[in-house]
Amino acid sequence: MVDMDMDGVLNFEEFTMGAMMLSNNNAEPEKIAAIFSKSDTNADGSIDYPELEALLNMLREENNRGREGRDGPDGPDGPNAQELF
Ligand SMILES: [Ca+2]
Ligand SMILES: [Ca+2]
Repeated sequence: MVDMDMDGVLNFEEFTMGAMMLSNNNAEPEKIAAIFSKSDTNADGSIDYPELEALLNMLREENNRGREGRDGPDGPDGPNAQELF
């Protein structure tokens, strides 16, 4: 979906696009850059599927904090890594 050139990973431009989409254009560029470098755990300059999934899980956990009875990997909340690829 966000993987424009279909190479199976998200480069910074693609990641930025996805982050803007997910945040309804509210994401700050500096914040996106920070998240990108943090998520790129093998530092190859792109976000691959496991890295994106780890990031989304992290975001989901943050969203679920303070809420009861709605956790679990198949919860209705949050974006799915598969939707982005
Ligand atoms: Ca790509
Ligand atoms: Ca990477």
